[in-house]
Amino acid sequence: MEELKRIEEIKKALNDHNYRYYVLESPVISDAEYDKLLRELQAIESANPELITPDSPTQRVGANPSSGFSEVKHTVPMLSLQNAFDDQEVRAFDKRVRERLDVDKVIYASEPKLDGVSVSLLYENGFLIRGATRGDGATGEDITQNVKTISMIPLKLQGNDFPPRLEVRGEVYMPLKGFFEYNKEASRRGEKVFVNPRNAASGSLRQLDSKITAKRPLEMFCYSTADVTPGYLKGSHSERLEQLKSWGFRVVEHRAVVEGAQGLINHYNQLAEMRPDLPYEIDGVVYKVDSIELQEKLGFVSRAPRWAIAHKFPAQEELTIVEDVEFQVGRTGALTPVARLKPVFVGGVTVSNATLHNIEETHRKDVRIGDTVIVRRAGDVIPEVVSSIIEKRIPGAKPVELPKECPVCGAAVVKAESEVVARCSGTLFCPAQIKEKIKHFVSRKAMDIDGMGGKIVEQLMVEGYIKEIPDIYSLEKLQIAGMERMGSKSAANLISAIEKSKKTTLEKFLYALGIPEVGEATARSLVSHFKTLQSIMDASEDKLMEVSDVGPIVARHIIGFFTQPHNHDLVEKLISFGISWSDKPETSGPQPLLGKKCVVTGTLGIMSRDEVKKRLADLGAQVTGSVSKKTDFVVVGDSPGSKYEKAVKLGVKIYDEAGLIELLEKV
Ligand code: I6G
Repeated sequence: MEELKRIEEIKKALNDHNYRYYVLESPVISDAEYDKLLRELQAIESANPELITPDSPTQRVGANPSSGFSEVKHTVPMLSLQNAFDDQEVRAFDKRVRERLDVDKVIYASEPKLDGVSVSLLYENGFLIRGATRGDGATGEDITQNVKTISMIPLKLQGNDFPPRLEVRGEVYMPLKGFFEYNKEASRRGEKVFVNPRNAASGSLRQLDSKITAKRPLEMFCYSTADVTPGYLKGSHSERLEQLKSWGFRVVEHRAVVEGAQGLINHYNQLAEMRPDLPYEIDGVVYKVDSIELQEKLGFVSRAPRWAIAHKFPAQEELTIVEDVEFQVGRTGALTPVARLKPVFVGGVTVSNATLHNIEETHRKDVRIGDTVIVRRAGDVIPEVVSSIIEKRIPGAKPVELPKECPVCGAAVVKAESEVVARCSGTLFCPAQIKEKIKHFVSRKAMDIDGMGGKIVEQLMVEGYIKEIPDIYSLEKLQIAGMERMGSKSAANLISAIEKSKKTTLEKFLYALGIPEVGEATARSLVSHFKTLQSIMDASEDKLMEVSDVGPIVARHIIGFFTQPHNHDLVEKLISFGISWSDKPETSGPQPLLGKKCVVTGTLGIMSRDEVKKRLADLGAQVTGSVSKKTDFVVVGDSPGSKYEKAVKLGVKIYDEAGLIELLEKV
């Protein structure tokens, strides 16, 4: 059949041109010639639809929208990487590797860490049959239709020496140029813009309509193999990447194979210098023991390989101008000055607001309206104004003044001499405080009402359905379904999430009440000490101060809270709506850390801070929120701040991420 022959010819040609263009970066035909071939293929296929195959380049335009993603179980888990934040941690990593392997020197593969979304691609007999997200590492989502739209992902492999089954992993990302262009267009059309290229890649990949994904400028770099027919792959990571390249994959560029910690650090410094000029975002450098045999000897700990680490770039800082300073009112009435900035791209997002923390700090830093300031953004934390550049101050730059009245409710603003924070005194009637209290109450670490984000809370308040916290529990499906952008299904989901939240723990309930200075760690300590809500409500200041996390200020806040009749009413009303918990402490497995007091601070790579706290608490440790002489150890991640400094000053034992892993392994 003539058509079939021509189809195969064009498919092969287009496949080869794609490979030359994206992988070898040396195209031999123009874009116009490529498009002409593609159009010819489309024409033959539309006249003979029975000849369309899944690997045809015409299939990259996207398929019909699906109703949801199905689950994919990863046969080889998609792991996380440990993080290193400075040279010392890199040297410690190299030392651990050498000691475990009992060798003097180790050869490493070092490569930039793309700031995108990890994806797994599965090929059978050279054909792409599945694309999946990482998900929780064990189970991801099937995004086959979406990955197929990414031109540089081969639908069919090159050569003839590829394994029959080949799973490849890598990072899908949105290049900076595409990101800015996409956002410009989206904002022109009045659509939602993405905060950074990573969110843009993630949002684009998780589209149920792959025709939308097809329009997004996504790219991919591959960085490893996973589930592969044995006997096909070479013996080192760097050689395997070359193999992937020969089969048609685009593999991470600017790689190096180096010796020892110093080799890694040198490569990191080179990449740090190149970083501003790269056409995509990288957030660090990944180091891997190059020999696969040695990787296998080293194995894994928790969910991370012992043979790899991500050396993260430090927080980024940029200069911009303070256009205004406004005050936000929090749930305890605290007034936080927020600098409205001339938008600036820093740490991967466009920042137009940054916190000044409190009025005393604003004055201490002498930040004025009109000033040029340094803005810092580290990880996912709220951007902050670091300092003003006094040399750049313009005449007339206006000092920031604390308002006398709450900008939301007009009540008097009060500030105790002993406190750095100023507060709105309209506790019971200030809409800003009520809104923030409700948002806090429903949040994940509190009552964990899934789907009740800030926007929904605001809408419910505007509609008058919620005036105070207990109203959440008398919401009706019809009320919610009638709100803007809410259908009957979302309303039913929200009602069931509200119902589900009624079964909680005392720690979560206590935290949800929003008592000033009672964070999750203090709530946990209080419950572990007093066991029941009644005992906490009845405790005297002295009794409260027996709890390790509670000093006089916290004790006074707790007593102050429970002496207010309206707070008693609140607790009673909530309990009458069916909120319940078990007063019996949860029993668990062995508790080798029983009696140990610890603090977890900063951002960790392999587990979230909450997971670390839970693991430590399950092992019997008392996880508290502040460092004191009584603290046995502090776990320190990225950007740890004052808790770390205090621990160093008091000589408290400090575990970095690797130390924590060893500790969890040992106990
Ligand atoms: O080389 C890599 C780059 C990025 C990785 C990696 C990664 O995660 C975002 N993750 C793992 C688990 C490995 N290599 C082995």
